[in-house]
Amino acid sequence: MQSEPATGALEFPPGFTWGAATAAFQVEGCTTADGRTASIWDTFCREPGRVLGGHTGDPGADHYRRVAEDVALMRSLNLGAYRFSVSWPRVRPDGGDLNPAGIGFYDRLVDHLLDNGITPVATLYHWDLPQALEDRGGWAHRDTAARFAEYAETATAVLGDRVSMWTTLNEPWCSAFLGYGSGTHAPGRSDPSAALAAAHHLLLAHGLAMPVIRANARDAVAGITVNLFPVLPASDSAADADAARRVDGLQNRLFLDPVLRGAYPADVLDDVRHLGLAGCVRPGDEEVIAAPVDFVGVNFYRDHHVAAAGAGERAGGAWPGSEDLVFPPRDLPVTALGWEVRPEGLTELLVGLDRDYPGTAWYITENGAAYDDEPVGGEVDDHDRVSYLDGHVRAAHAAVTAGVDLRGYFAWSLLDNFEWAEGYAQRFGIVHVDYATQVRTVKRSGRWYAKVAADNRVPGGAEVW
Ligand code: PNW
Repeated sequence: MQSEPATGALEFPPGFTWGAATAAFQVEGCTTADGRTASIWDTFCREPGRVLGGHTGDPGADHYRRVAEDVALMRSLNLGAYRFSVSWPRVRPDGGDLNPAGIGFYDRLVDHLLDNGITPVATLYHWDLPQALEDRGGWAHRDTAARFAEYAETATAVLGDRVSMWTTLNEPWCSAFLGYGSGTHAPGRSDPSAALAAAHHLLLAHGLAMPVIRANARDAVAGITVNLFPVLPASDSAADADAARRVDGLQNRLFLDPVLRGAYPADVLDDVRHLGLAGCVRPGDEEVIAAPVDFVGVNFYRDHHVAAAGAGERAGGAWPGSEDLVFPPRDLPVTALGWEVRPEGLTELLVGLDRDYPGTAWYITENGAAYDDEPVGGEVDDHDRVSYLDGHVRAAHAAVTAGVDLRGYFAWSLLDNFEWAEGYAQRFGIVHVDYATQVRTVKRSGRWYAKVAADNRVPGGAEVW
């Protein structure tokens, strides 16, 4: 990979938002403090073999205790916005009543952010379902959507006067299909019917929460964050084209169409009819899910290169009803997770979204990469991450130039953190965290990003930053 940005400087439109993102379970640590109860991830971490190294939500980046220091760090990086998630089991332990100490943490975080001129961007659900609700069926159970609306009421009643940008869910595809389909994420279930039921109940939860947010956060904008992939067939064969259609359907359209067009995509409903999705969808549900959103957040890491599987090959349960898929590798650079790097995919995705869902405002709510970086002499020279971020920010700029209404970009992640099933083995931060001491070291990518955020412009290759 190139190690430095190689092309000229690019200016972004005035008012473009530059932020960084985290999620509660990944950074906070302190998983039993102040009345917090277990989430499905606390349980999952304790099941042998689920999370690499047997790692858990502790210590995280100890953000729960270091919030003032971390907000000062954000300010030093010139961030205009900070995307964080609110922890349901802190705010309503076991999914039950309000816990003032739990919501108090977010109250202080928001005040610190505002004092430092940083816009708080809150996500209500970044995967930490209270275990007590999973015990009653979790997202496969319709009632969980109603419990989510109650939790949204609690969170927005306290924070809605100061948080001006809300998203309901982070990546419902992961919650539903990795959580209940492939079983690689909490709660670790492998049941394609439950996975599709979970997808519907997550979308219903989103739709039920939207009017709650509107009522309690009157001046705020509100939407949803989804993880989208441009899908490329591996060949022009009819079988590969159909594999690509099915992946695009389950990954992208299953979540976007009901929110932005008011109905599930007919071809996907047909594909999964034998798994009972249609049976979960009651009259009126699609109207609830289609509550108008002010924006859609897109998390982008890579594209999908898809082929129909040969005999004996299977993609696993992350594609319910479409297990006969493979993702053939290409000759591309990869991150430490083996994820292929092709920034043009981001431009293709955004231009395609603008064509298929015209009139929508978009944010990139996550983009980033894992690389193996360790401090050497007090410096982290993560040239690969600078190159990844530079390439993707340039790809975002190309979409803006093509007329896409893209309003902002959030780097994933502010801090190295608990990377789900990978534990602490994978580092996504623009700031390095030494987990033993919790010392933060701004990486080279963090310095680069601070320059981008300050100037609203990507520096050219010859510039020093
Ligand atoms: C997203 N996949 O997760 C999440 O929103 C973050 O919490 C996470 O740390 C980040 O991306 C990096 O992984 C994903 O398997 C996890 O396709 C897995 C997948 C996609 C997104």
